[in-house]
Amino acid sequence: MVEGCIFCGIADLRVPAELLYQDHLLVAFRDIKPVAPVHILIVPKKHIADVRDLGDIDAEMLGKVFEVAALLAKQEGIADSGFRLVVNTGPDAGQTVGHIHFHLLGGREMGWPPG
Ligand code: DGP
Repeated sequence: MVEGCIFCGIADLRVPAELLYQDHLLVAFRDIKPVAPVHILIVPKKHIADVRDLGDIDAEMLGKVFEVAALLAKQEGIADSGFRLVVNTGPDAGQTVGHIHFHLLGGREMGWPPG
């Protein structure tokens, strides 16, 4: 837990959020500024700043992220229409929160390449 980290606060249940999933490794909740009809953040409970700080020890958590993404996609009705799982990393990618998180986006057609 890192003092002042908003996603540590949500993962610890100290900061309110609309939780859709939680287990010993992850929480998932709706993004406060949705950019698609379905916009959910999947967040590890452990504080990891971004992709560059991941290690072998995080393999179980990363596997779980994909499992939970597929589960939530089904739950939200976007499994068949399709969805994106996005991890912004660093300034060029527009990362604004320094606690790794996976955006699950769906419910509308999306362009490629992303902006
Ligand atoms: P990124 O740009 O990839 O770092 O995305 C951070 C996302 O986190 C952004 O879409 C807005 C969301 N967000 C920031 N603060 C909060 C919060 O307090 N609650 C929730 N639910 N989402 C938040």
